[in-house]
Amino acid sequence: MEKILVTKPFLAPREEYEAYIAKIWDNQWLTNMGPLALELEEKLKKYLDVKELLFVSNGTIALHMAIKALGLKGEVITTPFSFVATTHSIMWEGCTPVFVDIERGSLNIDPSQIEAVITENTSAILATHIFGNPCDVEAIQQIADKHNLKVIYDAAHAFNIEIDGVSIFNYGDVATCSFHATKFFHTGEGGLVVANNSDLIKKLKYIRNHGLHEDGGFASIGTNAKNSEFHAALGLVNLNHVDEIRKKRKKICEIYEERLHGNVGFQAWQDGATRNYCYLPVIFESEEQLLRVKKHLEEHQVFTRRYFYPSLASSLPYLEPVFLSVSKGISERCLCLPIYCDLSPEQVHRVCDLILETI
Ligand code: T4K
Repeated sequence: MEKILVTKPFLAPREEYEAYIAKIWDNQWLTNMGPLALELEEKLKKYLDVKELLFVSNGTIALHMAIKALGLKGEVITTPFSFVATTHSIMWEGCTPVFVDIERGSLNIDPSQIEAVITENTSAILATHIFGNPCDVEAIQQIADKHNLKVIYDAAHAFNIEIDGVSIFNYGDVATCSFHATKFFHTGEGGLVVANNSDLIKKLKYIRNHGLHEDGGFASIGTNAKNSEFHAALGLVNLNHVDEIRKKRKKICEIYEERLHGNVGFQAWQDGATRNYCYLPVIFESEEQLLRVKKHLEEHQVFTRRYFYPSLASSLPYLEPVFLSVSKGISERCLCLPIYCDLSPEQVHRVCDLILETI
């Protein structure tokens, strides 16, 4: 029986990548913001319609850089329903994560609960556009403005998402993205930092390259968050295919939604926002039902993932657990189904049949 995994990276025809590899050999330049990395940045700016961005080595370091560049201290309000990198980046930078529960429909941080946890030590809100679904950016910005807080969006899943025609990366003081192999648009390993403020982008640039200033001195403490020409080449190739990737994923998603409608819950998408169909999360009636379905699928060589279980608010052994009922319940009942470009309609129907016969 053919194995169906939760995802598979998109791989363009090999010759397309090899043409870029030939350029790397000609250039004899492998890293440190070489010509392909710069070309990728320019193309991404145009494609995403953002003013300034930086290509970096992964989505986690992108978050670290954002926190460092904004000089955050004390408490950072965040979501318990995300990949652990969101919380870890806050802690790695010496701040304290303060969890706020999520909305039952969007699965994003619930803005109506943010003000209740703001203290004199709060410096920022770090929210995730989970599975690419935009947070309520207007409400979050209003709260941030009122309390003088910075806003960072972990947009790891939100490549190419727009709200009413505006790129999701244009919201917040800084937005980050992951270009990991499992993402909608990938460079194998990689990430993105976006900021509209030119001083902030300068700071981020220094941080990306050991704090080195262009005059030869040091501007700040820095790290190595640069990415290589090989990763940039993968990005340049993949960028030519993103529209086709989105179309293929959309078709898969439509089959799932049609077949499973009324049997499982789906994420409520933000009004006016586009989708990239990066993940296919479904919500079961109970954890017991989810576990039965997951087991049945595995017995038939179909592998799903419990993104994101357990809730970060109560599962990290080095943090005092906080009980947040919606995120706890969603974490227990949310399962991500297989979705990737070359998943055939027959395979999607097979997954749906297996789910429906279990529930
Ligand atoms: N913020 C959020 C909200 C995030 O979701 C993430 C990352 C980050 C920040 C941090 O960004 P990065 O620093 O990672 O750029 C994955 C990824 O490693 C991670 O990037 C991602 N989020 C997280 C949600 O999931 P796993 O544990 O699911 O990966 P793995 O190796 O189990 O792969 C999943 C499936 O993909 C497998 O069934 C097989 C398939 N696969 C995977 C790889 C790597 C392939 O077929 N080929 C491959 O090369 O972590």
